[in-house]
Amino acid sequence: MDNRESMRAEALGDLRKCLQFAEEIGNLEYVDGADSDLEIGALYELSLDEEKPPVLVFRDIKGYPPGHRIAVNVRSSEVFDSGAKGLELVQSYRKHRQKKRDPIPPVTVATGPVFENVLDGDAVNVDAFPAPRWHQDDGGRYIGTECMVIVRDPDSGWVNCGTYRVQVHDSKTLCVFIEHGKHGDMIRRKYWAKGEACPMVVSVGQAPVLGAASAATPGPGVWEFAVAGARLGRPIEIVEGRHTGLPFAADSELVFEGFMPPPEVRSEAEGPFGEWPGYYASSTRPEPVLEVKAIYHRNDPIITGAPPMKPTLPGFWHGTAGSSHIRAAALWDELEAAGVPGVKGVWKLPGGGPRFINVVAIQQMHAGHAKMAGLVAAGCGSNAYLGRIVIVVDDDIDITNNAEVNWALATRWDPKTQTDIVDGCWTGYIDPMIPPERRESGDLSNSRIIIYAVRPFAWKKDYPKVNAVSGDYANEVRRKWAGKLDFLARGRDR
Ligand SMILES: Cc1cc2nc3c(=O)[nH]c(=O)nc-3n(C[C@H](O)[C@H](O)[C@H](O)COP(=O)(O)O)c2cc1C
Ligand SMILES: [Mn+2]
Repeated sequence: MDNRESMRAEALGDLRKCLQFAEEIGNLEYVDGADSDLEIGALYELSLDEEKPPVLVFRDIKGYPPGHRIAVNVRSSEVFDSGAKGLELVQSYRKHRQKKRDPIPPVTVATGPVFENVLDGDAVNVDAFPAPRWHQDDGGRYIGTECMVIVRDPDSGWVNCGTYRVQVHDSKTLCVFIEHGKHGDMIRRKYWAKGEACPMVVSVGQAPVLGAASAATPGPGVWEFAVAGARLGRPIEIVEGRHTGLPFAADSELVFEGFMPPPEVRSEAEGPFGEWPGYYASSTRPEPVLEVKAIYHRNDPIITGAPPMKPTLPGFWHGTAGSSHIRAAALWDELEAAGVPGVKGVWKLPGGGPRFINVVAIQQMHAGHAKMAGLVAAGCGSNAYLGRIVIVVDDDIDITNNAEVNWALATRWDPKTQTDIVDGCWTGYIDPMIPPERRESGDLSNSRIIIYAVRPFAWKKDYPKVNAVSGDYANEVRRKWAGKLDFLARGRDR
C-alpha cells in the first residue's frame, strides 16, 4: 500500500484525520465568521462552480461557540481522489473491484470521544449547535444533511442507517424527512403499527465512510455499519445510546437520541428545502418528529454538511451530495447480480443527478438482451426510486460523452419500436413532476421511459457501418506523421 492509499484509508475512517490530510495537501479552506443563515449555504453553492471544490470548514460561526464547525465537500475531497476518471472511476467503486469483502459487523466499545459531553433532560438544547438555513427558500434550519438516521428493526434486530435530511423544529425537537419506502420508513412503521414511538439516533458528524454507507442503498437486512466496516477492512467501533440502546460510532461528532412518535400522535411542518433535482418540490408537509432525550458530542464538534444543490453545478456530479459515480457503480453491480451479461459501462448523465438519466452500455449477445438490461436498470433496488430515463446503448458508444449518447439516440433509436414506457414506479415528494393533487393524496408514483438506442439485434450485421477511421490505421498514420504535424500530438487515441 503506498502512502497515498494508506492516507485515503485512514481518512475514510476518521473525519478529523481526513480534514487534517485535506489541509496538508492544500485542499481545505477555513471560512471564519460566516452566518449560518444563508451565507454558509451560498458559499457552499458557489464552491460547486468548480468540478473539484475544496473542503470548506466553517469556524467561528456567527452566534455559536468558535469551535463548533461545519465541514462540506468532505467526501469529494482530493484526499480520496485516486486519479481515476470516467468509467474507470465508476469501476473503482464497484464491489468486486474492491476485493469484495464480506460485511464486517461493528464492535461495541465501553466509551468514546462522543461522550465527552452528555446533555440529558433539561440540558437538551438543539439550538446550541449551528444549523444552517442553506437555501434561500428553505423553511427552516437543517442540522442533518450528510447525516445518519439510525433505527433498529424490532423483528430482526437489523440496524439500518440512512441519510435523511433533519430540520430543527425547536430546542428539543427535530423533524426528519424520510421518503416512503426507504428502509428507515419501513422500520419506523413497525413501531407505529404497535402504537409505539420509534427509537432513533441521528448522527450529524461522522467518518466519511459512514456518510457514504448511509447514502448508499444496500438491500434490506444489511447493516450499513457492516458495509462501512468492510470498506475499511476493520470493524466500526460503536457505543450505545443511554435511552434507546441504539448504536452509533464511538467517535461521532454530534449525536441526537430520542423517540419518534406515530405521526397521528405528533407531526410538525417540514420544509420547504432546496433539493437535488433543483427545486423545492416537496414544499411543506406534516412529518413525524424526533423528540430528543439526549445529546452526545465531542469537544468542538464538527457537523458534516452536504445539502443538495441544483444538479447542473459542475461540483455536484461526483460531489458529496451527488455521488453519481457511486450510484452508477451500484447500478452496474446490480445489473450483473441480476444476471444481465455483457454490461460494459453504466453512467449517469449530468443534469439528471444520481438518479434521473441512466445510460447502460452492453455488448449485445442475443435478441432481447437490450430489453433485459433496460428493464432491470429501471427496476432494481439501488435505482428504483426517483428514476425517469434509462438509455441502453451498444458498447462502442462512449457513454461518458454526452455527444456520443446523443448520437446513439439520433441514429440507433426508432422511437416507435424501441421504447418502453412503464407506469406506476416508485418516486417521492422531491420529484417536481408530481402534480399537486397526486402529491396531496400521497400517490407518489411516476412513469419511466426505457430507450433502446441499440442496433436492432435481428439485423445488426446489416446495420450501416460507422464512418470513422479505424484505430489501427489511425495509429499507423499517427506514427508516420509524428513530429511533423503539431495537431497530431494534441489529438486523442482511437
Ligand atoms: C446528502 C443526502 C441527503 C439525502 N436526503 C434524503 C432525505 O431527506 N430523505 C430521503 O428519503 N433520502 C435522502 N437521501 C437518500 C438516501 O440517503 C438513500 O436513499 C439511502 O439509500 C437511504 O438509506 P436506506 O436505503 O437504508 O433507506 C439523501 C442522500 C444524500 C446523499
Ligand atoms: Mn438500508
